[in-house]
Amino acid sequence: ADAVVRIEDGAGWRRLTLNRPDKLNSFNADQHVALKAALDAAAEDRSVRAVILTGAGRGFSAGQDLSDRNRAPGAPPPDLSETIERFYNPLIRRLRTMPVPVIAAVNGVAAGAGANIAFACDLVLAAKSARFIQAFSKIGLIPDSGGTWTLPRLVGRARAYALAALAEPVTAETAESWGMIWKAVDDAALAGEAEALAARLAAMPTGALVRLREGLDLAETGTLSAQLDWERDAQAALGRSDDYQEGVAAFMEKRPARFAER
Ligand code: T3D
Repeated sequence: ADAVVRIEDGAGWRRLTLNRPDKLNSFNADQHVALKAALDAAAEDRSVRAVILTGAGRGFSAGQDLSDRNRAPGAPPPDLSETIERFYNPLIRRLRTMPVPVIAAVNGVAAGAGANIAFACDLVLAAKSARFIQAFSKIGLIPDSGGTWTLPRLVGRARAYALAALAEPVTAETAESWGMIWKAVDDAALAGEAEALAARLAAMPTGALVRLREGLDLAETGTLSAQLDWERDAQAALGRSDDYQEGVAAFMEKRPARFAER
């Protein structure tokens, strides 16, 4: 129960809970190592068909643990590229290449890298009391963990600049109305809604869900023509899958499909 990242399994899904509630689940090296190991294990385990990432206590994550950053006057400055290269960038790449969909269940404040880690997930549900804060500018930094890439794509450049420059908190309901997240839900319903969504995704054809993420990411940098070629190739590969055969058979036989590939 004291693990820095708690791991629980449901039917077809796994929940990873950041568990340093006294520090609003801000990231120190231990929490980074534990989360990366848990994501790697979930990626390896074929019984896991969807992952939920959430936080214990009243926060989702407050980003970097700043107590690791408070130095004595005159002490040499930290090299922030080390933590980013060692932890944050691999974490974002890991989330974005998971072989299953990842849901962020944002239970409370998501600040700094904590917000951008949530936005790197495939689907974001947030408790109505949760807030997203690009807190970086308050301490003299810029959004990292993909924030400079993700934010303008989610909300457009005008809002991205203002949110990051002003470190303006965004409520879950505003985040939903701006298209930053999938849904804001009542606080008491968040865990259940996340589980229901995970169960729903777990019953879906995982390969198609993962390729969908790849295609949307690719579309951010490509041309329509290149994307049409990619869709042809992706569809060709999916068309050879057992899940496609099962999906079509289930449709023709008017029964629910039983997808099993991963
Ligand atoms: O350094 C690198 O490697 C580069 C990478 C950077 C990535 C980043 O994420 S930089 C941004 C870091 N995060 C922040 O700047 C956010 C700092 N936190 C806050 O602004 C506020 O705590 C919140 C807006 C998130 C929540 O405010 P509130 O009023 O609800 O809670 P609080 O009272 O501020 O926090 C509760 C406790 O958590 C408190 O401890 P205490 O006083 O009860 O012992 C607070 O110090 C602690 N806490 C919150 N955030 C952090 C933290 N402790 C360490 N690091 C934190 N980031």
